[in-house]
Amino acid sequence: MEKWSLIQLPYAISMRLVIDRYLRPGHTLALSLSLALMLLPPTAEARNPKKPASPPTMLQNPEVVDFIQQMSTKYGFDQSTLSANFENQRPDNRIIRIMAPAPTQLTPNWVAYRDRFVNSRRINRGVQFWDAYSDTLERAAREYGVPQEIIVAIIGVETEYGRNMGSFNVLNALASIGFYGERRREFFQSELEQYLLLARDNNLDLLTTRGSFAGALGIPQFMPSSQRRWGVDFDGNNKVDLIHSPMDAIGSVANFLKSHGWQKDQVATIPVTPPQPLPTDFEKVDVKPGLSLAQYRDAGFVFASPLRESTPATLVSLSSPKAATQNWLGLNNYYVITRYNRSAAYAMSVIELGEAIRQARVASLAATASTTLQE
Ligand SMILES: [Ca+2]
Repeated sequence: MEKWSLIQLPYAISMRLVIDRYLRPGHTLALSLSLALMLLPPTAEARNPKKPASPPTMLQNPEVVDFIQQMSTKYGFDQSTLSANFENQRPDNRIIRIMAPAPTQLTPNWVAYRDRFVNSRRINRGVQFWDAYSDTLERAAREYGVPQEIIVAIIGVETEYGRNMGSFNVLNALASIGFYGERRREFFQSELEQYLLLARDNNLDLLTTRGSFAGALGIPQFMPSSQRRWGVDFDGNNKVDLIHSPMDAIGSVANFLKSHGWQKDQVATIPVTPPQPLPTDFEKVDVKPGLSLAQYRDAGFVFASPLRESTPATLVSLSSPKAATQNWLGLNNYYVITRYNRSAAYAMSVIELGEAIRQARVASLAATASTTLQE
């Protein structure tokens, strides 16, 4: 199988060694080859011609074996129990491909991206989620200073309120990227370490716990290290359970945003009209607010704002192939949302979905109130 060719390299190397050893004066090439073939283990195809060859399991990777040993030394994991969890795991090439650097830059399409999240289904289900957990959301907003609609919208964008928490085995996903991926291996190995600790604390079954292709899990799709660091028990059962407890998910999202610097009662973005043509300095800007509102105004950006002119801001420009580019000035709270996912389109979808849900809920509460009055 072509796609496993790299993984089968050890076989190719052993063939080369055998040939080299026998390809000396006095040996014919034919003899060497036949010797080589005799010495090689039969391939999976030869044993079972109908089935494609399986790639080696993760336990055959010395790096994984080292990792298991370290988990045992550092944290007292039982080596054979842990090894058993990797015994039938094979690297998932779908994940490795998704995580690989994109060969070509995709055309940005804000309109299409936004439609995936800011649509009537996700708005209505957001109102339902808010109604179901209104006391918890109110408490989270009070304790952490994060608006209820932002908490609801993050959970809505991440998993559609817990409906879609991902279909990849978390252990396999983290180990596939961590030991077989093209980049960020260290980060994902460290997430795997955090995940094993989390799984031990929370009795998660390593063979059945599922999450995103990148190993994010639960209702708010926290990476394991984020869950261990920012997860909170918000339903009072002394456990942080982001897979089964929407209340814990609500408290944890609010705590995450507050811990990353959310400022209470501050707007996240201001609509802006940039100067035409856009000065080149502003073509690529970081998500972190770096210039003051005064600097934007001086450069010809037009916007209305009651904020101090020294307030730091960043330009958020989202383009679509068939629609005008939309622009905002992103402020501190915009930046805080990008800590969840470093993407301007993600942050703007959260903000816009949150606002749409808030308005829909106000309308639905008003309708309920008027019906009650009529009765
Ligand atoms: Ca709990």
